[in-house]
Amino acid sequence: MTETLQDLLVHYTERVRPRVDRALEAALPRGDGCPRRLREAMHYGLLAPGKRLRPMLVLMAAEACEGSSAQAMPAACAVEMVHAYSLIHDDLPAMDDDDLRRGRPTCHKVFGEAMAILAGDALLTLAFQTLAAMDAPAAVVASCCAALAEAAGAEQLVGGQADDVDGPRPGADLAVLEAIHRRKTGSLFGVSLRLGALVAKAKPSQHAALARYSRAVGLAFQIVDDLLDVEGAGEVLGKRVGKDVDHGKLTFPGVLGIDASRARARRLVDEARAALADFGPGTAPLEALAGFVLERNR
Ligand code: GRG
Repeated sequence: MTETLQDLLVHYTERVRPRVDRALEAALPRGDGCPRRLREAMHYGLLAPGKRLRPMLVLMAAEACEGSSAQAMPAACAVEMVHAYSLIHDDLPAMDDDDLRRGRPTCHKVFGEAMAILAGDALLTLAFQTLAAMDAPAAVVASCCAALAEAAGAEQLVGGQADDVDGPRPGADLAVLEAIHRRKTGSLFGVSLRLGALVAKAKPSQHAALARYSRAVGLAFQIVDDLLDVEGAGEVLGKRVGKDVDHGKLTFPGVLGIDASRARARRLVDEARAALADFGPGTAPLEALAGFVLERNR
């Protein structure tokens, strides 16, 4: 990544991330009807120190399509709520059984399993409540709800997780691995860009370019995730490393080897940037984020 793009991403993140966190905080339930411990567990999972990549993708996509980030903020929050729910549930003893997430004890370690399940359930529901309350034409709201439901549902996020839980089938290869990750990781990357574009009333050619970008960046993100599990530092990542090997998971370094995995991630990031080529101005943050995906250490 050139120095300029790196600086741009740092400045973008410094400017936007506090706004995202304030909007997430404001979206949490305040009424007496929400039990205090449930609200605390939701707050803990949602406002934990993650990277906020998905909300930033929503806002960057909206801006790239000449929309405003303020308009897209509810959609940005909705995707992060689904992401936070998926992490809380993924960490449960019945799934990955993790003690550490985002540098802190996992939600169920702090609040107990039952409350962590409920916090995840409530965040998933709150995502759709947040989208439904968005200040946008009814057709845009309906399209956003449908897109997020599809991405989070049985054929995408939950389906990918189910295949992962079942473990690799005999003879599973690179195509199977990519199919799992396109759903498990790629689904939320894809819908982040789609929601930003929907809110900004993007042209079909812009939707198509952003879909190409998201497919490439989502897969590159996952390859790097697998590499970090082998080579990364647990204290920087804020989670346990070496899990994939311990759990006998099918991974990119396991199938391709480390060097070929890195080369594949590099090619995918080039493809992602190429997808933005005919897009017009305003795509620099998306270009910078693609570079970050490749070079990240957390
Ligand atoms: C429980 C339905 C359900 C789905 C779980 C999120 C997930 C699916 C599994 C987590 C395991 C994993 C490593 C998934 C792939 C990559 C991924 C989603 C990493 C976490 O995303 P980051 O790095 O997290 O953007 P932060 O904490 O920075 O937001």
